[in-house]
Order: sequence, then C-alpha cells, then structure tokens
Amino acid sequence: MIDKVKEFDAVIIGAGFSGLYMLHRLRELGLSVRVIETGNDVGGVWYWNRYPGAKCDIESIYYNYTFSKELYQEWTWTSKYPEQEEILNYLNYVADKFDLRKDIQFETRITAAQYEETNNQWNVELNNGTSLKAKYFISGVGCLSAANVPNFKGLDRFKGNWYHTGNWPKEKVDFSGKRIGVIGNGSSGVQAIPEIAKEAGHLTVFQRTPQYTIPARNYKYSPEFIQKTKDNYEEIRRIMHESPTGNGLQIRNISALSVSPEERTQTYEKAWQEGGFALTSTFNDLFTNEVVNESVGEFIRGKIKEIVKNPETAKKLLPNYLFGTKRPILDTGYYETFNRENVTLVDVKSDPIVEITPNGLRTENEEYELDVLVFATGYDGMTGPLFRIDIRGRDGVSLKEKWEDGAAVRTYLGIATAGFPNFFMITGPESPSVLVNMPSAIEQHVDWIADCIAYLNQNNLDTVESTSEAEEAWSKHCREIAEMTLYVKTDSWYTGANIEGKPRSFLIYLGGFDYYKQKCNEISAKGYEGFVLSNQKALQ
Ligand code: NA7
Repeated sequence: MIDKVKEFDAVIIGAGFSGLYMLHRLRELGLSVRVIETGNDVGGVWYWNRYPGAKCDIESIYYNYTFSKELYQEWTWTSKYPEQEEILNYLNYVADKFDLRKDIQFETRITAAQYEETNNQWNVELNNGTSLKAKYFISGVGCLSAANVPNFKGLDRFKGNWYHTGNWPKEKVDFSGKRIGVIGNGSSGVQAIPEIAKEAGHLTVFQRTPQYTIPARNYKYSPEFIQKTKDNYEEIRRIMHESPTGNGLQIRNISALSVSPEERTQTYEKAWQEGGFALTSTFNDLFTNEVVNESVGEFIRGKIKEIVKNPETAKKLLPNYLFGTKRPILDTGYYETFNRENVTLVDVKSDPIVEITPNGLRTENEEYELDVLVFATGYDGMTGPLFRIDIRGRDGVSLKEKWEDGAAVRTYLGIATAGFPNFFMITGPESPSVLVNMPSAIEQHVDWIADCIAYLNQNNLDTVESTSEAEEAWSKHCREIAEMTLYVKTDSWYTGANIEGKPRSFLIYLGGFDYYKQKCNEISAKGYEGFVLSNQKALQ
C-alpha cells in the first residue's frame, strides 16, 4: 500500500523501462522516491501496446536491462523477437525482484508540475486533486506514448468499437467474423494486420503511405544459445553500452558502390533470407547515398511484386520514399496477407478518408461498413508525452511555451533544459533514444542522472541546471548532424510531420550512441560542464 507521504527527494513519471530502473538507482542512493503511473501495473508502452501481433523488433537478448548480472542470469527469453506479453512479464519480474511496486502509485496521472523558486522544489499535481513535493522531478514518459488519434469527423458517432494500438484494452478484442477496418501501416499496423486478418470476417486496410517491411523470420532460441548468451553477459553489456546502436547490429564497413550490381543484389537477397535488420546492415552507405538507397528500395519493391498475387494490390503496396527514413519495419507475413480473400487494401492518399460514419468509414469515393475500427496511427513522438503534462520551470514558463515553435526545442544532451532546475528527462528530445536500442539508452541516461544526483549530494549541492549556451550548442549540433542524413527528406514521426500543425524538426540525436555516451561522460568528468551547480538552500 502506498502511504500518505507528500514530500519526496524525487518524483518520477512512469513505470516503464525508464521509471523502474530510475527508481531502483535512486533508492540505492538512499533517496525517497515516488513513481506515478497511469496504468494499473508496471510496463509502460509494453503495458499499453497489447494489440494482436505486438512484439519488439530488437533482439530480446539486447532488449533488456544489464545493470544486474543476476537478473540477466535469471531471466530466459524464448525467442529472438519477444512478444509484448513476454516483455511485460519480464518487467513484472524486475518489479518483483527489486521490490519496486511499494514506491509506485498506480492509476494516477501527473497533470502539472511547477518549479517553486522560493523553496527550490517541484510541486507535482495529480489527477486525483492531490499534489506532491519533490526536489528532483524526473520524466520517464517514453518517446512514443502519446497516442495519435487523427481528428476524423464523426468518430463520436461510430456505433462499433474503436481502439488505438497504443492504448489497447486488457480484455481480448473479439474480431471473429466481423468487418474490421485498420487505419495505418507503420510498425504497429504491419504487426497487427496479419493477426487480425486471421480472425476477421473481412479486413479493410486503409493505407496512406506504402511502407517497406522486411521479414522478421523470428525463431525460438535453443537452450545452448541462451546458455552462451548468459555466459557472455559481460560482452553483451559491453555491446549494449559501447556500440553506435546499443545492440548487436553491425553495419558492414563496405560501400555498396564498391561491388558490382549483381553482388549487391546477392547481398540483399542473402540478408532478406536471413531476415530482421540484416538488410539494413549490408552496406555503410545505405542511409547516406541516395543511389544506394534506391537500389535497396528497388530490391524490396521487386519482392512485393513477387509476393502479392494481385498486380493492382501489389502496385498500391509499392513504397517510393527513401528506405529507412521512416522507421524500418519487420513483419511476419505482412505482404502475404494481401493474398487473402478476406483482405482489401484501400489507398487513402488517392481516395482520402472524409469521415467516420455511424456504420463505418467514408472516403471521397466509397463507403465502407465496419464493425470495429483500429487506429494504428502512431504517436506524437518525443515532445508529445511531455507536452501532455503542464511542466513549468522558472518564472512559470512552461516547457511548451519554451519550445513553442518545434524548431526551438532546446535541450542539453536530451537530459536537461535551461530554466528547469532539477528536472531530468530520460531519453528526452535530442538524445539518441529511439534510434538506438532503448534499454541501452535508458540505462545510460538513468546511470548518468543518478551519478549526477550522487555528485550533488557528495558536494553539498542541491541544484543542477543546464546553461542556455550549453543547450544552444547541443541543439545546433543535433540539427547539423540530422541535416547531413537522408532522414530529414521524408515525412515521418521522426520529423513531427505525422502530427497536424506540429512544426517540423528532427528531435533525435544521430551522432551514434557510443559517441553520445563518451560526450556525457566527458561532461560529468569536467564537473558537469555546461550545467550550473549550486546550493540554493545556502543562498536563501
Ligand atoms: P507510425 O510508424 O507513425 O505509423 C502510423 C501509420 O498511421 C502510418 O501508416 C501513417 O501513414 C498512418 N496514419 C497516421 N495518420 C493518418 C491519417 N490521418 N490518415 C491515414 N493514415 C494515417 O506508428 P506505429 O505505431 O506504427 O509505430 C511507431 C513506432 O513504434 C515505430 O516507429 C517503432 O519505433 C515502434 P503515413 O505514413 O503518415 O502516411
């Protein structure tokens, strides 16, 4: 049972991968901590993303914590790409093992938080009308947790049930024999569509942009492989914490232009057969050279034409944006699903959705009768989850006001922002976050934040705040790197283009996780260069 204490050393938002480990680290330092979680249990995105087919597309042996060797030895993953339920079980296991639940307040949402200069504290307001005080206010909101339900006219009049993949109910949704519509075909839609098709009476997929997806070719791990992984714990941890991507993926250091077109195609074919992200690691210039990028795009388009029997449907499925500039997707039988008799593909770019009707959905040219509507329409990424809380720093200025024009998002290392003392963001905007292995990024941020707080305590300090100059330089560095890549050339959630009215800006650090970590370590080794550290109590 959560007690009635109202004042803490730290309040953390969210009990996902970030919040759980942050709680553990701060408790180890002897701090009093309260985690506030909206769901009724731990798990974060893995608590909410229960849609059929939901799984992780990072190898399970890397998609976990490595802070505890014992935990790594105790937990056994069943397959290469873990399903949502297995990851949720893992996070529950972690919560039990480290006795974390006693400091987590479930079914509660943080609505607002203000920094109070007079007492150098954060006042954290909850949706139950109460509030908490904390010296440190730490966000573990995640990068992709603010679900985007497009503002379609008429949704409130729809007579059937509708769901967003990122906010899926705990009870099983019954699709059997029903007419289902799925809007969206990013990672979530591509995972859900083949599973829903198996059960539905009829499935209509409303696709705005055709996507590249690669077969995951998931498989069960053998006991020998698992044992070897556990024996190699130190090496796994090293890879997760020292590689550019934070996982085992290694990009071959060879240009696609240095080999013949035949050899290039053979290489792509071999990687396609291997499955997973092997294709993205074939050459070192896939994401920097448009000619090379087009060669892999053409290869995948060839595969789609081979797999999908109806030429009209195949044509609609052919993507033409630069491969990899939207998040690459792994699938299990996605293109094959369009060979099923109970599946129809509708191109809503050429025939846009006009409204949701009481009985289904209407495009400019057609009306579709539906019993269930599934929104696989993604997220307001990076800033979305932070903006859903009214976070205010010095002089009552809100984060939203400070970053009002999206191009003006300014952070130092993606961890802190000037004017918001003692506020830390785990995998915030302008950190490597979602473009590397999330658990690696999370462990590194949590460790850095915990070390920073320990440093303050050891040095009789109580306040840390980024300088405007440091964040200006960091943000400029982030933008300059992004501009050198092909990512900025495509509309995606990476650029904010998926959210109506959101200013375009690339909010993920692309300089490599290894370099990023080194930079963070250098800054802390120099006594937290770019931050102002002080003892406000002594000054008051
Ligand atoms: P994504 O990747 O943002 O995909 C959202 C999908 O929804 C995508 O196909 C969108 O089409 C489509 N969409 C969004 N809004 C609309 C409207 N208004 N009309 C029609 N179609 C729409 O989200 P996911 O949940 O699949 O994946 C998010 C991340 O989670 C993923 O990258 C992994 O990192 C894990 P669009 O392409 O914008 O034309």
